[in-house]
Amino acid sequence: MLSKIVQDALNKQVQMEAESSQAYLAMASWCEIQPGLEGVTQFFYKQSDEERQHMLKLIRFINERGGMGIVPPLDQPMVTFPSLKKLFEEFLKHELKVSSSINELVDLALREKDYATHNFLQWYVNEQMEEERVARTLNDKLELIGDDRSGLYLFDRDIMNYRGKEEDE
Ligand code: OFO
Repeated sequence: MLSKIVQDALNKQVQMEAESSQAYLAMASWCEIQPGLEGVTQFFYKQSDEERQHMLKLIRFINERGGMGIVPPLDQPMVTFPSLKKLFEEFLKHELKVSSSINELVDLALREKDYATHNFLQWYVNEQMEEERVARTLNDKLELIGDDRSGLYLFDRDIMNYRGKEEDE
């Protein structure tokens, strides 16, 4: 059975995953109306779907452990971006925020001696490591590319290759 404090913290994470899903959906939609960003568009639509899965996984875990997963209200995310570079910076910033929130949750689970939750959260710890890696790689690549149009063409063409294999699971 979940303690109230762990349940509330897990529900806060539900909200954060839902916000991630919305944020990446907005990024996908913005990219879709820019010329030549088909790959990046697909990347963020997929990213948005995954974040929804992360939210669902949490809700179901909370419910299975005798709590109640709460579907959260959501603020509108950033919907326009001054540049693709800025968009990817936001992506990395967001992932770093999520990672630190997961770390705090892990810490809380330990303090509360909730080992089942601690165990469950390890999946998120690994997932965040992978997502941070992908976000950093993509930011580094964009930095290298600068204003080079052919570089950007290849970036868009190859973006799906930077994703980890767990995306297909
Ligand atoms: Fe939910 O995986 Fe990153 O944010």
